[in-house]
Amino acid sequence: DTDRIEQAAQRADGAPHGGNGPEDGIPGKPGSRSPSVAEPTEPTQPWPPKPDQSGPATVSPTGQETGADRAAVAQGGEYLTTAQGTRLYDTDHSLKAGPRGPVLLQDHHLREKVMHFDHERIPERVVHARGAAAHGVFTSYGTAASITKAAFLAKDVETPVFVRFSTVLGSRGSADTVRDTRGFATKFYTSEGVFDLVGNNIPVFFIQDAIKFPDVIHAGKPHPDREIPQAQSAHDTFWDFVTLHTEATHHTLWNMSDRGIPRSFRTMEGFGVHTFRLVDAEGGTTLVKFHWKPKLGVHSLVWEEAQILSGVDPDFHRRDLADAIEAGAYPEWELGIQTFPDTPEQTFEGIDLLDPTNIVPEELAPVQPVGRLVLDRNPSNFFAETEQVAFHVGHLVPGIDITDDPLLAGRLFSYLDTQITRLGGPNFPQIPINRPHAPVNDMLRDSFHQTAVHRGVAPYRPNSLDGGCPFTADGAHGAFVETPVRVPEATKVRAAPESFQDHFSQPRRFWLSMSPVEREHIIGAYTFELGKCYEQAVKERALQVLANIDGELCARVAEGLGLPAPEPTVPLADVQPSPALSQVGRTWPTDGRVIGIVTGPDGDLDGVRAVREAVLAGGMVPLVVSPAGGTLGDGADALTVQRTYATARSVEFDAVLLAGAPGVGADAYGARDAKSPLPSVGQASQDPRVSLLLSEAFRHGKAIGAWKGAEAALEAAGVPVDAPGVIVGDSGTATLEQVVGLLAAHRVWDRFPAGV
Ligand code: HDE
Repeated sequence: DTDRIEQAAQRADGAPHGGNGPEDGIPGKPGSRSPSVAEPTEPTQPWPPKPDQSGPATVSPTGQETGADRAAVAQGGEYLTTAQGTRLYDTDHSLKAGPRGPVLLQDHHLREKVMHFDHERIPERVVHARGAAAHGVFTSYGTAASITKAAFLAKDVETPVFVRFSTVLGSRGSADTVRDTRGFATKFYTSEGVFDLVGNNIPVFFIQDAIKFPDVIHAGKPHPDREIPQAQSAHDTFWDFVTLHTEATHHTLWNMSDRGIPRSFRTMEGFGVHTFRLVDAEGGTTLVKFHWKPKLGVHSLVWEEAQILSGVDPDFHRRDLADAIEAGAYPEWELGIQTFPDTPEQTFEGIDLLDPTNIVPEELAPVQPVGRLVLDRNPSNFFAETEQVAFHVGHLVPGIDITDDPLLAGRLFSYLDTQITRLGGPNFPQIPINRPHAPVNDMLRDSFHQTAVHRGVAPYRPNSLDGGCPFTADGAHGAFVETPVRVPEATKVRAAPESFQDHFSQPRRFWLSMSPVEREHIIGAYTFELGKCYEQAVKERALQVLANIDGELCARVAEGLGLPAPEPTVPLADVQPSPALSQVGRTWPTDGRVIGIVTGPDGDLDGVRAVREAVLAGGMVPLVVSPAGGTLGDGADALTVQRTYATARSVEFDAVLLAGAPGVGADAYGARDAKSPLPSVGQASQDPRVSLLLSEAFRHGKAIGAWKGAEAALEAAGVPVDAPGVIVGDSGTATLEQVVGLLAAHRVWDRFPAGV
């Protein structure tokens, strides 16, 4: 092909080429370029940056670096480049034919930059779209080693983990504190491969068979016509579904309880939900249910706090998790198991272990601790880690196996399937956050986003070309071997077993296990959610479901809805309460709890300083609130203000302390700041935002303390100084001590009305 050789030779000579000349119209023909078209052949001078575009200095005036961790900065290198590594001289101006002329198609940098941006988003998860995650370590106690051969559950083994918490119904940008179930998914990077425990903060599920999952989610998601409401269950389609499928009653009751609005991811329990099967080295099997128990105890928001937070700080849970880790208040859980003999019936004390709408009360089968989880590192990049992590209930390791729970079976199919779409092909296990820490030696090849450069010629086995490798292992050499469970002889049917038909006795047990104040919250939740429904038939059906749980519950909700309370259609179950289900009546460590210390312009700064130090020494987080930002006091003792009257809101604090202001009285928190947007309540001189903060903290059952002279501010806010959980002390630290004592019970429960 002499033509091609000739062209190549001319190119090597540096002769012009590549024009599309009007003379002969032959692309690429040398000499065909029109001399009349003046295209730039040399790079032009870059435009100098506009004055307002030159960024802030990245070096301090002393010429030192900013101190940012070099490995953590967005771009480590000195020069900005294209994706191909070519240095750029300007990234702010498109290439144009003259400053006011049209943009040129040949501007590859423009195309590359905008093209990449155009494709930055991937589909959000179809459920559990909104989430936050953290890295940590799981340390095994070895207490489960007698019933499972899983290497990571042997004594003292440390396994890196990545945990993602989520809400179920809302979109990626929805609020954190909505009433919903929370996901609690843990990826253990074990020496034998990845094990994922993909659980929730509620131990039961809405449905018993995965084939209904699209239905329950369609019902829970926003209505398809108007796409509202976002991240809520308070709407007709949700209640239509859960009242027509009464197997959803138990999960719905948990959702309407305080479990549906956790205070923090740090104060949530987690549950594997399904019954799993542990396998020991000899092949012996035990049925188990997995539990995560938070060190800080189970603790929830009250509904009004959750609603305020949805507006004031929609990222409340995400922020709380990241802040706690950054502050060194590492969230901790114990992993525990309930164990049951692996009998052919797969029941325990009459409870069907394959029905995921059932719990086994802890009083019947205690939760036995098997290890400790500590989350100690925030993700470096939300997208790369939190968004791209792919959990799967089928990611099992030798020693942990599945059971025939029909819900679990559907999940085994679904997760892999959805991830192919969400992560754009089947190679997502190669994404760094998903990579096992055990060696991978698979024969999976090619496809989208293949980043491995596989060698050899024989990705099949057996082969004689790649040295016969890889070989398969047997159980003795670490292979995952399915437990040889006997499947009873049966006829194919689309049906559920008879034992799946009792939909009300477990909900009744939950209701009877609640303390009076928790029952009030449940009544309030049903009354609110059903009150938001438009369809009369849905409300009536919901009341029928409640009547089958408990007459009092039904009557109170019916009263709130202004409807008659129906009679039960089934005999009310004779069940014993399970005290372990209640969140009230115990005390917990107060580590990492947030104490607001509110002061006015003339507050007792020495007292504030002492309280702040005592809060820190107690492993809690002090936040100083003052009329304006900056510092309080002078010199080395100056106190940094973390929140101002404008930015503080009661919902952020677990307890509130009012700094003493001897001799100043109610004016201590006076409206000196004329910018306050709220009209005063109570005594006119008090800043209304302080009054709001105090009255909310009081209403939400939080411990409140005030010292020397600050009690006038309580009165001005309508907070009775002799009410339960309101402490008036001589000094800041003495007041704090009593407040922390109250905090251990999470809230001052006596302050809530308790009618049931
Ligand atoms: Fe999920 N679930 N699920 N689920 N699930 C997903 O997988 C599904 C169920 C849970 O932080 C999806 O990668 C079916 C129970 C968590 O990335 C999807 C059924 C429990 C997460 C899926 C269930 C869960 C998911 C969506 C009924 C508690 C978030 C995105 C059979 C034990 C994981 C994805 C994360 C996510 C399917 C029921 C927990 C669609 C079919 C029960 C924590 O595959």
